[in-house]
Amino acid sequence: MNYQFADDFWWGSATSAPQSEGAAARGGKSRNVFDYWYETAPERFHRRVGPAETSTFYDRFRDDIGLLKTLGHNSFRTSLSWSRLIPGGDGEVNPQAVAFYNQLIDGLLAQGIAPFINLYHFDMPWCMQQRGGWESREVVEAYGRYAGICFRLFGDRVTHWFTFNEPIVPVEAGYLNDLHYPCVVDFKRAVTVAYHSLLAHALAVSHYRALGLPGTIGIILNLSPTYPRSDSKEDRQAAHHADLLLNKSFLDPVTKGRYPAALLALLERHGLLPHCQPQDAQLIAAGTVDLLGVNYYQPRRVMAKEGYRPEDPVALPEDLFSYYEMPGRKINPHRGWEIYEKGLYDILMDLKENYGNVPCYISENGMGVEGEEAFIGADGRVADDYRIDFIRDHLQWLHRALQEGSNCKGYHLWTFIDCWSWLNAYKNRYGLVRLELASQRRTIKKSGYWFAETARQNGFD
Ligand code: BGP
Repeated sequence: MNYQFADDFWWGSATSAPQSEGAAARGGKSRNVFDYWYETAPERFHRRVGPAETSTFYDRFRDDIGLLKTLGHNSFRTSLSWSRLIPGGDGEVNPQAVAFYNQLIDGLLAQGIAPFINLYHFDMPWCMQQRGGWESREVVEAYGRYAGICFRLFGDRVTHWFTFNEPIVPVEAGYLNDLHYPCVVDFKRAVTVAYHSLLAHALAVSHYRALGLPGTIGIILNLSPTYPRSDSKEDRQAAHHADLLLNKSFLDPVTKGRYPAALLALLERHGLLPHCQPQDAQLIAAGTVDLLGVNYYQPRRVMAKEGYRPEDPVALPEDLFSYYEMPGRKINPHRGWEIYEKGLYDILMDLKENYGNVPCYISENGMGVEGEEAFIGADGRVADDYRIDFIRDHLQWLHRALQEGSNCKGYHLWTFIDCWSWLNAYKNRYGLVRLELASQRRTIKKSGYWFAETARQNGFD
């Protein structure tokens, strides 16, 4: 069968400023929360390679744009670094950062590659984190001003904007699972962080619209379908709770302008509602997106928590549901994550049927592989047939969703060049291009050539 996509389908890849730029303490940039954390984190978080050691996109972006062209990209997502652009978090703009981002944007456009620009990819300026990070309304206001500055500086040329990447991740990793700074486990604080992130998103959307710029604004969400272990009432309710907390808590307000009543009822029942101000509801209602970015890696397999009773107080989401490993599931042996391609189709159909078929695109999907050097062949290239299979299998389901009326406009792979990662540094490689960290040498992998050909043909057989 021939899998053909629309002529204007977006083919590209995604990365983020903190995972690729490097120059962590150069060009006038101040520290962000990850720079700080790697200097001070307890032993259990040490990864030997910190966020300053990346593919040094800050210095090599011109050559890298050439590589993007070779890879057949017509679009490319990265993020702006708040701590580079406004080192004090609020107020004065760093002219070196403005020059860098201007050159990057103009360089991409000159090659016919549309810049998809995200404002926030987990990298809170450290000075803002010291003021409470997303727990503070002051920080929400400062983010709104940062967003407005970005739109005014670059909004004449950037027409695809995103306010956040995966806002639920800092909530889960930083306030529920003890994985990212500030490493606390506190459901009430987690809800506040999620609520304030949504307000910050809505504030940025309202600033963007007020400027009357010609482009679109959206958000990038990691949507993971929640599948119950069985058809029992308890398992279905557990999956529903996971879906409410981890998907719908952002998906509903950014598409419908309001939280799902069932989520508010759940939070209220357990004394977890955040502190709201009277004008918040109006701001959220006006914060609906033009375009939704969907990151998809793996589903969530959910089962009822033993002994769960709706009337019991809960301290953590784990009190409401738990996860299980589905027997016979397909696994990425090099990373441990489940591979379930149909999940992508299920998300797109859900958006079509329950979210007004909001315009969307796949903003991340990809396969991390540990020990990828073992696959380097005699020609010096990584023969990553497993990644080609992974991408093709997902694209087949995406294609089927399109045939059934999905409003999906593109596919961005995570990622362009192997990049630094929050918890794994360079252990898991995702790139279409291999990076030798010490020499900074870049080599296109077999998947890179396959991707370029697919993009040029707008499809594959
Ligand atoms: C997403 C993030 C990316 C990237 C990716 C891969 O959640 O948006 O920044 O890191 O996951 O995950 P990891 O790096 O943990 O393997």
